[in-house]
Amino acid sequence: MKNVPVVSIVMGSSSDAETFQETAAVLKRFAISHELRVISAHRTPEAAREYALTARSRGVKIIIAGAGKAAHLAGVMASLTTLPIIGVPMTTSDLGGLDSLLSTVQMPGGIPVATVAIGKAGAKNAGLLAVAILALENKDIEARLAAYREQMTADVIKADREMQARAGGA
Ligand code: RP5
Repeated sequence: MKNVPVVSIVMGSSSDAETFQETAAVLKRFAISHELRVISAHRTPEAAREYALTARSRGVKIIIAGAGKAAHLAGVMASLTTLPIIGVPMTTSDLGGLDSLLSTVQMPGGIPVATVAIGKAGAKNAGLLAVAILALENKDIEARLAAYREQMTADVIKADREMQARAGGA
């Protein structure tokens, strides 16, 4: 049987793919089934519409959508489905991603897009936010998310100890 994607990652261009590897890596780590698609709100508007309208019936629970420049993809997804939409603003060469950020985050009241940070940090956090939403109804995912946080804390404490040891030896 084909693995039904619980989380869908939709990007406006294949040029966004490297950034979304961060999202895919998080979902892979937490063993969350997902798919990656290139669908543009501007270049393939009909495909964007079809994708958003059929996502819920295919079993998708969360859509992570990201684009750059006049980044309407997440907002278009949100306008066509009541599934939770996480928006990832891409870094851009002209305006550094501020264009994408404002286009994604400034949704009018009534159609929410949960917008994360610009670029790779945002893409990573989009994956973690999806995991946190799924953890609400899944104890196993909740436990793995808690363990992930504990590991991060332990890593920082270790780095601090190593930093102090190096400074002490100088
Ligand atoms: C957006 O325009 C894409 O999401 C991408 O971030 C940006 C540039 O796209 P390309 O011209 O590289 O395809 O639609």
